[in-house]
Amino acid sequence: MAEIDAAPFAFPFQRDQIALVVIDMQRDFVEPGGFGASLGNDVSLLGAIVPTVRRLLDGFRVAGLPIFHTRECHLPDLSDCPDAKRMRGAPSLRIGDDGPMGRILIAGEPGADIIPELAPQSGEIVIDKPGKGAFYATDLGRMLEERGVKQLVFAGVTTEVCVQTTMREANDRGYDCLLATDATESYFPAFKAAAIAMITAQGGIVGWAAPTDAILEALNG
Ligand code: C5J
Repeated sequence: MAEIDAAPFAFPFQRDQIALVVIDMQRDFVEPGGFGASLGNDVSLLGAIVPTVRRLLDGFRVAGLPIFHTRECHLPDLSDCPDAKRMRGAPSLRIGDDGPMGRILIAGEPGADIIPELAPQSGEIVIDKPGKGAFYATDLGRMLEERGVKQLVFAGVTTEVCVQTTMREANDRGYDCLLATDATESYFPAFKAAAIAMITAQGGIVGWAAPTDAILEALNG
């Protein structure tokens, strides 16, 4: 069986069962004026991974393997956004408020779009999710099952919030989960490092981690 050179040990790569999940590479997280910035974060850190995420995406495209993109966003009437999420803290703009890229984290607004460099191509699936995890209140699980997917490669933002939450959801559902370490980022570099350490500790208690080059080598090498 093919393997990807990964931590804490080689990932057993099954070409007919693997898919890529790119989490929340949206303008609201990556560009100034969106949700990430409204929480006081320096969004410039996240922009640095865009070329690497693009290489990973292109590798899966060339290999003809399934690709899922997620977007954290809510219905315009906010019926899927609990007050516990919307009212927490003191952001400069709350979910649903008008910002420079339209209403913050609302489906259909420019800010909720995936950044143009990583725009989904025809045949790729886009999952809108109201939570941090991509399985909660979405059809992701059913769509993966329909396609016979059992292994997931993860990229996107932020490592310790939506990426890690989704990896944990996937791990509990029986998927082999591999995080592309240079195709994910956090507003807090220490949190990214901690998330990778937590995922791979204890014999890969949540999953594996590997750089994009190692993943692409197994995919197309
Ligand atoms: C956050 C995400 N950080 N996509 N969302 O609120 O990680």
